[in-house]
Amino acid sequence: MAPPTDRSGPVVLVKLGGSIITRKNEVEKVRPKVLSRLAKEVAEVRDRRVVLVHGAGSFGHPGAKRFGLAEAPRPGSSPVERARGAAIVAAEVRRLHLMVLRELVRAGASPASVPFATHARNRAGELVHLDPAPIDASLDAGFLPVSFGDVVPDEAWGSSILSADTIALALVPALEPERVVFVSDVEGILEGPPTGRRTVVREVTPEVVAALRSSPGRADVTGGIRGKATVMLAIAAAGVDAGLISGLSDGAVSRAIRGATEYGSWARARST
Ligand code: IP8
Repeated sequence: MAPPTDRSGPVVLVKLGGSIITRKNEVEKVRPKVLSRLAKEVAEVRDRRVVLVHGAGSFGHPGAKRFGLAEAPRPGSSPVERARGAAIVAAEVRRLHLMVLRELVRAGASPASVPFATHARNRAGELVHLDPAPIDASLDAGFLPVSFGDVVPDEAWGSSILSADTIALALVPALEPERVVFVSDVEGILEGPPTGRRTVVREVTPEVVAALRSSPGRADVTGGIRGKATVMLAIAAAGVDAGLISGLSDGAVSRAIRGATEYGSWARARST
């Protein structure tokens, strides 16, 4: 039996990106070995309380794009059709979520599913309300809370997309985490010519983010690398370090959870 998690230990918020747990260019496919290893790395952390969120990857983004769920409804379009699209995408994302929960259970953790569709609201695609209470309650009860990018009620559009990156940012004031770790399939934020040698940007600053290109035409409906870097800066502005690391190297995630910052790109806490 694994030793119990320190229930007064600091909280670390981890986002497993859709790019690392799913095959983003295939339809609804997980990366089973990577998911299983990452679940073990998270489950083995005992000196900190992990709050996990995960992206939707190939289970959510293609459908969200197809049904236009990250955009305003087209004039004259039917709310019933949007609801149908939202239901299809929500069901697929839950299929991925169930796989994540099962891997965590298999790895010895006690995950508690926290779907923010019932505790968050958007207006015109922007988050306007998120109640962190279910995360607090499951932490207090000794669980590993797990949420995910989802389709949520939208006061203007009926329903729209809430990214796990936005969930992570919204949870920062309530959880006051020690750090936020975004786990992806890239080494960090890369700079250099798209076709030439690219290097990892060690420190994420507003200037770095301003120079990032958006990725037009990509299946990602929630802003790609530029959106993520912007969220990292916002977390840093709230006084918490935020890192983007690759989950492809063994042990990198558990080391980053414990405070190692030698890999990846980091936005450093600013007390403004
Ligand atoms: O993968 C997007 O969440 P993300 C959620 O964290 C859906 O950006 C349903 C596309």
